Amino acid sequence: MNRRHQWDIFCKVIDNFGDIGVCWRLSTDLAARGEQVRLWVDDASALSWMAPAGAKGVEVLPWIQSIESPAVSALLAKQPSDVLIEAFGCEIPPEFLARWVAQPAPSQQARCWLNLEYLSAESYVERCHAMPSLVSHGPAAGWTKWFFYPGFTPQTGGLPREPWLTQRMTDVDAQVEPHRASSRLQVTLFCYEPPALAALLAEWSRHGLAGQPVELLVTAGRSAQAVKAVLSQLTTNTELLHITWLPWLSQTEFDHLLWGCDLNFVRGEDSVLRALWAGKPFVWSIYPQDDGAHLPKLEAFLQRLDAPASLKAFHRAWNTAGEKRLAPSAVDLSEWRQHAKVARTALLGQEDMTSRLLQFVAKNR
Ligand code: TRH
Repeated sequence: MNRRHQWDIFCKVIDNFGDIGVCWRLSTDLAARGEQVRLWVDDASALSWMAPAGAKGVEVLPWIQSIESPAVSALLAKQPSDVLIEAFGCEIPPEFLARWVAQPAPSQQARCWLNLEYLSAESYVERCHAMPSLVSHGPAAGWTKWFFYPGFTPQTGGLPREPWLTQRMTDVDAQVEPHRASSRLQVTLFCYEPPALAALLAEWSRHGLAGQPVELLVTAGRSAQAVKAVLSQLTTNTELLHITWLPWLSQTEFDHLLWGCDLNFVRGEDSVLRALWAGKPFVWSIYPQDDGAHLPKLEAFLQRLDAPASLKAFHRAWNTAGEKRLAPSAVDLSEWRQHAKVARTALLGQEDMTSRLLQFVAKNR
């Protein structure tokens, strides 16, 4: 696209922080590339700590209750929308669609409507990415909606990664590295309630990790509650396992945390990618689904990343409901370190998601 366009991104927060986390990153990335973004969200509360400073070019708006409200009407009249994104299948209010199709524009081709899907490394993603769907009912009947799938190959929508990311990592690294005094291994913990958490903490409290003491940096919320529940049953040796409770961090601080640690336990789609870009060993707590659909998704991810056997085994144990044991030697930091670097380098060679999205919109509008 050559000129600045107005994007309207719609996000419904189902639970946790992935929905708004992904939408916020996309919004800010688009805005940093010169686009104008309105982010409509039904629960923006997490943005107060995730993005306390907001971002230039991104306007956060409450989910539209009534398109007829004078404020909303004035907003849309002043700045009509070029691109609509419904994140993760959330349905755009019909009143908004009615307004969108009626807005003055040369033709249907002048606008683009996309459904941004969840991230997966499974093979269906290549098949389904960029599929059109003819809308059969509602105010936008007869229009086309496109399915945009993020993914790990050139045949998909790619992975979110800002153009400045690698340079910023180098800059931050140069500032932080000379000041790092701790002899402990620094480990981030961002998780749900992994059944093997107690076994892991007991192991580190007895032996440390790879013979070194551990500084466990526990993120706020569910992770902290999970660790507190374990600690109520376990007395730890604080020489070998020292715990630091983190406050809620902004996304930027969260990313810096991952860049600076020796091992990152992450959860959900956004943090796993950030851990991947950090180039440090990581373990993913995949978002569990009742029908078990997360397990093939996890396998596809490990396969795609060509994970070593020890990392695959750890992931399977960490993500298995009821799995309370972990082999004492389960974490092979030196092997995982090497793998993390190789996996990151391979994916950095591909074009990022926002670039592919911009090209897609330019072609399909
Ligand atoms: O919070 P999540 O578990 O979100 C999940 C997943 O995205 C899952 O796939 C989705 O289906 C489900 O929600 C509904 O994990 P995720 O995706 O890693 O998102 C966490 C976000 O929170 C991420 O943007 C990083 C951010 N974060 C901070 O900015 N500061 C913090 O202190 C912490 C702990 C997280």
